[in-house]
Amino acid sequence: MRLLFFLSAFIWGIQAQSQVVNPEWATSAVWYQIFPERFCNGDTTNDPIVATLKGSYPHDEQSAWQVHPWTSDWYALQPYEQENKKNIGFNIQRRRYGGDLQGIINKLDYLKNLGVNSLYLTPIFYAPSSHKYDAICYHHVDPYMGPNPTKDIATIATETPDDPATWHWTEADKLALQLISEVHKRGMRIIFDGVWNHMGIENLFMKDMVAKGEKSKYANWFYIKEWNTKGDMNMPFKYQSWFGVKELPELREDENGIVSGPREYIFNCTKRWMQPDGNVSAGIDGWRLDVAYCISLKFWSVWNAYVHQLNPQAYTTAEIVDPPLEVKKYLDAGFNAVMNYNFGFAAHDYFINQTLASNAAQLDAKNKEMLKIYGKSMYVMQNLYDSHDAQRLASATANPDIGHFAEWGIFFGMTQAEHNGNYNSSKPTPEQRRTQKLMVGYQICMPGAPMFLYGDEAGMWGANDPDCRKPMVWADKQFDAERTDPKGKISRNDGVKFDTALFSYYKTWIDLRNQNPVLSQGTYKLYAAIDTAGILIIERTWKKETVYILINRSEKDYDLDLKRGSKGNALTKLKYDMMLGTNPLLSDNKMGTTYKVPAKSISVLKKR
Ligand SMILES: [Ca+2]
Ligand SMILES: [Ca+2]
Repeated sequence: MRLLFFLSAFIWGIQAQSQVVNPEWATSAVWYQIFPERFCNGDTTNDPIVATLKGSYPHDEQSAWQVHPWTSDWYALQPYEQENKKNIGFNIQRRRYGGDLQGIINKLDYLKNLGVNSLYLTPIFYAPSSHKYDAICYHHVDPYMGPNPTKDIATIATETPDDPATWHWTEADKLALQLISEVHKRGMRIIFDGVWNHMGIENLFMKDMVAKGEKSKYANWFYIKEWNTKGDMNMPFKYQSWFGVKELPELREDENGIVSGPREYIFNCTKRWMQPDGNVSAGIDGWRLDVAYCISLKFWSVWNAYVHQLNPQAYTTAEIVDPPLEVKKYLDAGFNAVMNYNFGFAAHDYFINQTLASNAAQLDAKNKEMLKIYGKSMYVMQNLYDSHDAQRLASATANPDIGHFAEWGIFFGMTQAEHNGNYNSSKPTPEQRRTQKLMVGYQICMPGAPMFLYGDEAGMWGANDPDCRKPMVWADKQFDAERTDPKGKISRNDGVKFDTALFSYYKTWIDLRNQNPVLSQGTYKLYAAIDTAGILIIERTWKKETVYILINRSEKDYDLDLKRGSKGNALTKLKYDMMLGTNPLLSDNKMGTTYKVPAKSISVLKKR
C-alpha cells in the first residue's frame, strides 16, 4: 500500500507540458505498421494452441482447430473450418496464422531495404485475440509471440500482477527487448500500441475478482454494475464494456481519468517498456494510443508528460479520426501526433472518388487547415491511407464513390466485404494500381510522416477489417490464388504473389524522401491547378531549395507549357531538373518546354 501511495504522489507531481517538442527523428520518419500475428511466422514451435483463443470472439475452443495455412485462399474455408458449419466471418476470427516476434526480427533487413525507418506494432501484449486489443496484462508480451510459451505462462503465474517488484522478464519479453535492440542497431525506431481504455475478459485483475468478488483488491478497477449475479461473459458480476463489446471491459475513470490502481499499473508498464531495467536506450521509442478519445484528456496530459520525462525523444501518437480542431485537443494534451486520418480523408476524395470527388481548392483547403491548426506538429503526423482498421489502399482504388472516408462509422461498414455485397474485393487492375502509385508519391511528398500498412508495398489488397489483416505476401512463399469470393463462391482467379515492381516503386519514392529534407521539412503551397485536366502543382521550399510536385490525377495525358504560362498554369521562366517522375529529365530550350504530364502520374521537379 505504501508503494502505491508513493507512486500516486509521484504521478500527480508530474507537470503537464504545454509546449510539446517534436522528437528530432520523428520528422524524417517513414512509418511501417505491422500486425504481428499476420506479418511473419519466424518460429513454428511457439504457434498458438486452441486454448489460447479462450476469452476472444467467437468463443469456440471446442470445434476442430489448427494453425491456419499461411498461403491459403483467404475466403475459402479450410476443411477444419467446414466442420463447424459456421460462416466465413465466424471462422476468420478463429484463425491464427502464427506470426511472432522472431518473424519481425527476421524481416528487419527487408524493411531496412524498403527504406522505412520507424515501426508501429499493433498490440503484442498477452491477449487471446488475433488483434490483441483485449489484454490479459500489459507487463508481458504474449507468450505465443516468444520462444517458450509454457515457461512464460508458469513465470507469469508466480507474480502479483500490479506489483512491479514481483515482475520477471519472460522469454517473450526478452525477445521483445532483442527486437528493440535489433531495430535500434539498424538506425530504426519502434513504438508499441498502448490500449489503456480497456482490457480483455481474461485479464489478471478480473480473474482475481472472479475468485474473491467484492473483496478483491482490484474490485474498483472496472465499472462493476452488479455483483453476485449471473453476469456478463459467465462472470459473477456485470460490468461496463467498450461500446457494449463484452470482451472489452473498460477501466474505471473519474474526473481525473483512469483511477488510482489501474493508473499506477499503466504508468509502471509505460516505464517498463520505455526504460527496461532503467536503460532508456534499450526501450521503445514511443507509443500509439488506442481509442484515445475514450480516456479523459486530463489523464493524457499527465501520462504524456511522464512519457516525455522518461525519454524527451519519445513519440506519442493518438488514434483519433475526428476533424483537425478536435485533434488539436490531443496535441494540447501532450501527444506529439495523431494517426493522421484527416490526410487520408482529403486524399481519398481527391484521388479516388470520381462523382464524389473534391477539387484542387478543396484539397488545398484541407491541407492548409491541418497546417494551420497543427503547426509544427503537422510535420510529425502519421499520414496514412490505410491501417488494420481501414480498407487497403489498393482496394480503395478499386472502390471509388462508396462515400467519404471522413464519415468514419458509415464508411467503415461500407468498406467491409461482409457488410457490403457490392464491395469489390478482387485484385486491383493495372489502372487501379496507377492510382495507388500516384497516391504513394503524393504521400511521400507532403508534410507529415508517411505511414504504410504492412504488405501494401507487396501488392496486398483487401476490404476493411478483417480483410486488411491477411497474412503478409512474401516473395519466398507460394500462395494459392484467391478464387473464393466473400460469399463463398468460386468466382475469380486472382493470383497472389509478391509484387516486385511495386516494391521497387515504393522503395524509390521512400528513398527520395529519405534523401531530400525538403520533402519532410519544407513549406507547403498550392502553386497551380487545372481541375478540368486533373493537374495539381504543389510547391515546397526548405532553406534555399524549392521543389514542385507535378500531379495529373486524370485518365488523360496533358501537355503543360512549363515556360509560357499560356493557360495561366505554367512554371514560367524557371529552370528545373527532374528528381523523380514518369518522364525523362526535362529538356529546356529557348522555344519553351512543353512537358507531357502522363495520366495518373506524379513527378518531382527541382528548381535549378
Ligand atoms: Ca509462430
Ligand atoms: Ca474510458
